[in-house]
Amino acid sequence: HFFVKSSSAQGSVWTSFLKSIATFSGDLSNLTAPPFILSPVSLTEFPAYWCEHPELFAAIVDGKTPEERALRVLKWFICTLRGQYTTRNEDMGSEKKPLNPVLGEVFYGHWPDKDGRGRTDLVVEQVSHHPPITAFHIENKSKGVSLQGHNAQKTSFSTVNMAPSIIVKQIGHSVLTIELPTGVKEQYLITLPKLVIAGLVYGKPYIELAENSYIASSTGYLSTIAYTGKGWSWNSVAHTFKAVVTQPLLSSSNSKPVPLYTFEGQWDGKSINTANKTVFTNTGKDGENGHKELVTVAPIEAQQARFESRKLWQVVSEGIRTGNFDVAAKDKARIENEQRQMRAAEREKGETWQLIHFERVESDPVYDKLAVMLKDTGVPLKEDCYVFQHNAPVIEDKE
Ligand code: HCR
Repeated sequence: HFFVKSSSAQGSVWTSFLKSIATFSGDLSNLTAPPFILSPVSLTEFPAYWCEHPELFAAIVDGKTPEERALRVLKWFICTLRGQYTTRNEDMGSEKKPLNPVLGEVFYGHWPDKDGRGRTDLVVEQVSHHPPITAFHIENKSKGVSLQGHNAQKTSFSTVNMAPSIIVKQIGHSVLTIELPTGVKEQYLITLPKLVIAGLVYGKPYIELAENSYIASSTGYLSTIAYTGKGWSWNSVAHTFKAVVTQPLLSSSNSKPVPLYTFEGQWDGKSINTANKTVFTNTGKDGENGHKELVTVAPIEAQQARFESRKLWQVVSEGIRTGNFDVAAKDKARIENEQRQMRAAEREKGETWQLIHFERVESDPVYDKLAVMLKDTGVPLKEDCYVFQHNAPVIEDKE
């Protein structure tokens, strides 16, 4: 049973939406949601969250030792979480349903060079529509740091702490590569946490992270991040985590990994090094990592690619932003019809859609090597991957 705390017409629309989620299996992107829960932003824009602290991304390579670099990777990762999982609540009042990208939709952006950190470029492409899969590549060439990944979601419905909730298992992973000034390369396999979309009964969905995610380094360091959030058994504080960094295992020994560092706190606020109580990350509003830098994107008039995200969804987004939902629905239907026609035409000619920036491969040697470090965790030892192949057009910075 759902009890939405509102007697308005909006409340009953929401209740029937929740009922349809409860009986739905498969991918949520196909489900028609009430207008007030729609976001004007496409999922292809989400990979930008990985780099809203471009200075931390660039600084990874400046760590003097493998241990220092592993800690810098963990710090950068924790600092991305507030953007990834709370932005919609902060900007729009609640979690929202993003626009479901079309096959071949692209999103390009960059973070300009500032204070010697170098320029970072972002290329995103929707590499599958059914199921929706988004691939991305983020690279700071001058520093030799890049992140390559893909993301899909598997959703189900469940009762968590007596509240109806949507459980989102993230499929996919990212690989961070750094090339040291000596030419030596280090790689870090980053797995993605499980999401619980809570707050549904109040019509104010928000994300809690659950279970564990991992960062496994080719240098042998392993970070295990355990997420506990509001309502998790004893816990009444939202968005809490505990990260343990263990030292590399000697291949000859059967011993258990030795913990070197433990960090605890809130991923959308402050976390501390438990041993000496010093601040590790502070993404809170007044914290040293509180400031996020949004990605720079070319103005819509200058967008050249056929399905460049903001240009493609311009009318729909504008309709959602201004409350003209009929206009939004009409243009969304036009886009979807066009896509159906394109797929039908391809079938007729025996052709398939050609991706621009990525190629699907059945395995990636880096993933295969590093996933072994996670063999007892439930992380799959083999995954399909997307290899990045072509850069996007470069948008020059105006000085
Ligand atoms: C689950 C979600 C779509 C996917 C979004 C992902 C997992 C995408 C990759 C990013 O790196 C991180 C990320 C953050 C978002 O929190 C997550 C979205 C939250 C809601 C949305 C559902 C498909 C929409 C559900 C509709 C609800 C709000 C009723």
